[in-house]
Amino acid sequence: MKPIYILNGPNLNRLGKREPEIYGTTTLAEVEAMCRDVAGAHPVAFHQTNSEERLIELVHEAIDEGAGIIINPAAFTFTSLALLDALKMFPGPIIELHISNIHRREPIYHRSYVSMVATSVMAGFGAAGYPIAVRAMLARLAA
Ligand code: DHK
Repeated sequence: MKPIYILNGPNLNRLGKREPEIYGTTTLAEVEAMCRDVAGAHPVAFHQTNSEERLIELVHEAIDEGAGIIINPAAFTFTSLALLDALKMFPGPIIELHISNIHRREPIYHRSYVSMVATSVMAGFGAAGYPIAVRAMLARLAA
């Protein structure tokens, strides 16, 4: 069974401590545990990187080995054409996820390159958005 890739971009390694008024107090390790719990027997490849190159390499890995991608690209959402181009090569479902509601924030967070290729987009559910996205991905893969 091919894994679901859950990819996290820059600064999300600081989740739980980083701007808790926006991103909450749940840590990324707790988010990973919630995702694996919901995924059950379905394998999960969970990664975080502050490097654009590494994030693109993880998308390339998912192209060859993954069933679906759940991605919180963080700031690369609004800056990286390279990430968009990488995601365009992915044959399976892509869920773009943001912890905060980016559309209610400053204009710099309104135009997502990733939304141009994502199957689905979710924002503003907090850390709880991750297990919701996993359930949605499992349902999509089962369909
Ligand atoms: C996370 C970030 O790091 C920001 O750059 C985005 C996103 C929002 C989030 O809500 O998960 O704007």
